[in-house]
Amino acid sequence: MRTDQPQTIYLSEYQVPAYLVDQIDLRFELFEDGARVHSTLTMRRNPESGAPGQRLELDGDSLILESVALDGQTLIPDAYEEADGKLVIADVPGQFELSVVTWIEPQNNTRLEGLYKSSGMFCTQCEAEGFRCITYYPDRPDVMARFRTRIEADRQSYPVLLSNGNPVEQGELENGRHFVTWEDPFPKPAYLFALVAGDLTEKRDSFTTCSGREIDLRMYVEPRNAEKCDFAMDALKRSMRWDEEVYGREYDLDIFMIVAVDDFNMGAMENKGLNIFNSSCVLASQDTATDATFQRIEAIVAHEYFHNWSGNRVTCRDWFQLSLKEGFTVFRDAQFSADVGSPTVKRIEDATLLRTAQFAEDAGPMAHPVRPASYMEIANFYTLTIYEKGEEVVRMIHNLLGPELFRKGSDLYFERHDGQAVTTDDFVKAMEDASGRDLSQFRLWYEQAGTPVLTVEDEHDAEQGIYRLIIRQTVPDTPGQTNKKPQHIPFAVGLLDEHGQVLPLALTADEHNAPTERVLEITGAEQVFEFHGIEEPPVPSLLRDFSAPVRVRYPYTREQLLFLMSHDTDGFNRWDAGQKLAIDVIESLVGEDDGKEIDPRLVGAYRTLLNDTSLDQALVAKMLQLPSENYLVELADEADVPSIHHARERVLQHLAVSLREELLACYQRHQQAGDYQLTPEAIAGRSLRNTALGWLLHIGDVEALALARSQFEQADNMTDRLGALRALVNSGFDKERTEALDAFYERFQNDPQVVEMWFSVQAASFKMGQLPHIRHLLEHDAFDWKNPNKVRSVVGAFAGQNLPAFHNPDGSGYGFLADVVRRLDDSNPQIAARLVTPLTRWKKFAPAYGRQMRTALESIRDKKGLSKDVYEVVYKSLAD
Ligand code: B3K
Ligand code: ZN
Repeated sequence: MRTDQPQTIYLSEYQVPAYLVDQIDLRFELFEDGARVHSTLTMRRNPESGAPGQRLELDGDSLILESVALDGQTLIPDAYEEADGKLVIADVPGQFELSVVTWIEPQNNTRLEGLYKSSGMFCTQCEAEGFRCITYYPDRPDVMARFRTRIEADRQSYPVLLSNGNPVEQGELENGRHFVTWEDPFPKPAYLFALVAGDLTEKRDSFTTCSGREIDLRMYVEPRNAEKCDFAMDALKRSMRWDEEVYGREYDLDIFMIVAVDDFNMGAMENKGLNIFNSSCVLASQDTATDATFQRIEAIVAHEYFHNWSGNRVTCRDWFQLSLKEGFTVFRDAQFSADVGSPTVKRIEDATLLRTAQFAEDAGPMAHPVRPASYMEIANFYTLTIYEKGEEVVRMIHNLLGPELFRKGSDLYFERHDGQAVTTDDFVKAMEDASGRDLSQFRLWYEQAGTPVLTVEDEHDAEQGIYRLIIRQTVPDTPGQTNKKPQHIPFAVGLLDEHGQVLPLALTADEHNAPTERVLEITGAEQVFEFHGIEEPPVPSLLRDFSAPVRVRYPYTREQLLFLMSHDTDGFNRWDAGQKLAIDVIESLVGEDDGKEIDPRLVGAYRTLLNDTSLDQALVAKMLQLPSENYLVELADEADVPSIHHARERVLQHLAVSLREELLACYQRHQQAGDYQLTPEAIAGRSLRNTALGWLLHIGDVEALALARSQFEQADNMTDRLGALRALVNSGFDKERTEALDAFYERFQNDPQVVEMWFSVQAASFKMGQLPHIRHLLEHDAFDWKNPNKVRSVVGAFAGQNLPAFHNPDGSGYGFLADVVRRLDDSNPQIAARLVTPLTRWKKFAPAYGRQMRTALESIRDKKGLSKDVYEVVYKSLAD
């Protein structure tokens, strides 16, 4: 247990920095046993600071301080104080130059924050507070400086030396060493600093911007990955063009670089001009990456590139404003993905993530507003709420303003705040000023945590031809927040008549040519909307295209859901009706004995989906996916995972048995001839085939077994090969499963990204991923505790996706996860804190489970020297 409670930081206590940095000159001497960092800061007192005195405080973490000099004069140790992560100089002038020399040990840095080594190369991760692990500095985003960085290292081991901006000088040094100096003309916060040194292969391309400037594009990867760069490079060029066309944003430096590293705590990082990527989020080839991986890479490359404006040119004033850059940039990358792929499928995927995982976060002990009011460890706040709910908030502004005014608002935002560190409120203000709309109530989306609930009732007045929607809004209590105010919710609706035609939505008796879809603006606790000229009771299509991140309660009958499934003109709601129907059927079986009949209408609906080839196959591919166990848990009050799993399995098996012929026909129909393509149609075809195969193997179909084996052996792409492997792993064919797993490993053992897939296919499978096998995987040669991807692919997949195995009634899954967290807490607290997440949800589960989950949390809490990261998550979970 920690004896001291980590400090809580409050937004309300924000103060402007007392000193500013105009320029920082860095010199890195990189060696095998450590690195020496020389830093010279040109500083001056901030005229806007009211802080009294001449006291300078700089942040530092895990640094060995070698010397401090003020205006060229070395300070004696009495002239400064080094304590509690700060370097304090009591008395500095209004303007001065401060030189600091520190010694750090990148080779021993397992936290992967600051400067560290991965596969023999040096690299950095500074967001949010990693720069202080490199040198003493005012490590806060509202201190923006121009960086000049000289890197010195052994030429043979580290021929490539990179940092932000443009290279301005290079040369030879003694003892086989060399140096390169980089200069970044754009002032930036320290979290955007990056350095890379290694023996890397360079891939070059170029991009001509809208104003005719030629940008040098480069990717740096380990030589063995040279063939896995093309897709990301192409995605980068498409992102650059898209941002010019859709947002009018042109790239600003002469060079843009992407580096792939194997050991990385998250997906990627938008360092100015030098984006660093987790290898798994950038390297891809047809043989080694699935369709989902290609799409993820495309989205992340775009996301990091888009940050150049939404994040770098205009950055955050403080870390409470994180969603300013993340929510907006996720919205931008989602628009990009929708434009280049299937918009409905993209929306379905995003809403699924939000409803499954963000709603759970918002209902749990770590719930926080999109703009949090406090935190202990900022690394814990890179959450689904900041990113995904933050995206939804920007999307709602987009929908309220319409695309033209939104663009006007974003132009104003970039123009007004270029080169500044600002707040979410500044963003909303720019949107208001450009559109003339009042968004004051809308701002509650940033301030109030919790998922609003809309309860919808309807009535039809046949005599007057009026249909009414009565909508009530509540925002649930969350830790530290009660009695919330009603929010401003754009609620898109349509009404369908008995033939499936969308009806005009006239708000008055004499309104003509009324639109067939309206975005109702919900602002009160209760509101009634009337639609005129509705002669028969319609079927409402509510929250079309998932127009707001809310829960909607409306008592749909199964008949209505079946009707919407085949008639709704809104693709999202068509899919959602199918999900609701499947959920209703599964929920009605939970805890019942196996004799209970499964509603035959569900089979009928799925049969129609499989047979009607005129339907959009991308949508059908999504509609065929049953709601996940995670989502069913999220919807339950006191989840009993084994019962939920059993009920879902029954439905899956029943569908597969009943629809065997249709599934086989679907499989055959989607055999793909010709070249592998990444079009929405081709992706949908592979998804349908692999779903059909998976279902058939699930019921032990021998004909399908033969198909799976030949697909596994002959596939010319990873989607199909992995699809066949997954189907085999989840089947009862033990011998074939083992053969396939062995063959797969044999073939791809030298490719870390594919080995990660191999781990997670097993760890996420209920058939295979029971705890003894999970422990076995942790002993595997390819497993590495220091590599976050490996930990995620085994432990993360087990605890996050393999619910019935993790929630073993004997509590062994929880004890195992607690052991893993305690182990990782010392080496990589950020990853350890992430892994705790499934345990934080203990309240969601039936008491027999919840109690044991709490016990596991307590065993983590009691660890000696617990990190601040894990402490915050565990402490808040137990307090709830
Ligand atoms: N900004 C980074 C995330 C940094 C996480 C630091 N713990 C990646 C991104 O959102 O683009
Ligand atoms: Zn981001």
